[in-house]
Amino acid sequence: MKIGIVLYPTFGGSGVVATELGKALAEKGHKIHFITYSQPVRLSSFRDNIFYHEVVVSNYPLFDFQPYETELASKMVDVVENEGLDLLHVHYAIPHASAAFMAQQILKSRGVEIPFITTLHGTDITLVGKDKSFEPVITFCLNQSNAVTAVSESLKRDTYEHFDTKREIKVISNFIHDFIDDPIGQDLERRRKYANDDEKIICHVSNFRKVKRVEDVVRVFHKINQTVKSRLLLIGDGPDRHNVELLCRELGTCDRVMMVGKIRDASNLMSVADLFLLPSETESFGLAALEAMAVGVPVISSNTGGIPEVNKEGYSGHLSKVGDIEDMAINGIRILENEDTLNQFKIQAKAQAMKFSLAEILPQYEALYEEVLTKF
Ligand code: GMT
Repeated sequence: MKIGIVLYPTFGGSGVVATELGKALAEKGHKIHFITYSQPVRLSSFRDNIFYHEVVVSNYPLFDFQPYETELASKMVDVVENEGLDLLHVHYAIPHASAAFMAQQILKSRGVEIPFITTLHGTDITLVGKDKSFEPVITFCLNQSNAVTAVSESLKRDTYEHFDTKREIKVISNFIHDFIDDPIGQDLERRRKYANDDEKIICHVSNFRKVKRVEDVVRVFHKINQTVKSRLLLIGDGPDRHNVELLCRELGTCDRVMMVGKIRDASNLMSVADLFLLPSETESFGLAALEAMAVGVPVISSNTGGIPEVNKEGYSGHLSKVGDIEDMAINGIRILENEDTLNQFKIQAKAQAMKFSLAEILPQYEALYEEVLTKF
């Protein structure tokens, strides 16, 4: 198949999932055309069957706001016509689904018929709970998409709650490509760059937005460190980073906290960790937690949104109410203070992550593509 994938090219989970999906489909021989405004972060080198089409936005002085959606729709029309695409798969509803609908209609007027699939990732849906102005466009796009998928059962429920639509939504979970061979054995030399042998490494990865509650991460770490000597590894960057730095200073933990900023291959670094913290306010899935589990790192998380579908209580980690720092710290200590318990959780974290392996998920997308093309 020739498939156009529209995505946000950034470090965010939706872009990561879309890029990894495209790479996996390309390996199976499909021709994948990524359409977005810059090279996706997970697409660093040339690969067979993968093409990247950059959407360049005009910088005309009249525009206070650059018309990205219009440029994107035009680019989709161009790529579909000239590359002969069979279908478009857009990740994240705003504005990708509305641009896809526009492209579909333009193409129809030019005698080309193409279906589009919308995958919902979370904030495209939950955001609407806060900003109703998006509602009419998203409802319309949900109804017009030739198929809609959501990355968790929780997100599917949220979508029906926020939008007046009866449209079928198929749940296809996010997935992981790479797993660590031995979740217990760690590269000690590498680990020693971040912690002494008698210290544990606690890790968090996010875009440091309010919703991630990174200050809770620091507070939980601070409590754990009073019982189990630890280091905190913070990966990513974003609006809350400064507040986090201030909190570290206030708690006097700066010398135990390492902030490495945005990195392309977070999983590689996460593999030196013993525990992953994800105390988010809301999370449609929690891809970062799954990535941690895949490299054998148990997860202490909140029990919100789609996280309970990924992190299993008492098996791959523990779950607490949003904001319950005390409970999260107690759970973290319970895992970290006994080496046998920690190793058991590491093995179980990897086993749980394997349920979301690419081999399980990729056929679901391929089957959906076939179904949509057959019905269209
Ligand atoms: O978490 C973010 O703020 C980024 C956002 C994105 O679109 O990249 O993540 C959402 O999609 C991910 C991939 O499906 C999910 O793993 C995240 O849980 C989801 N974020 C939220 O729901 C807050």
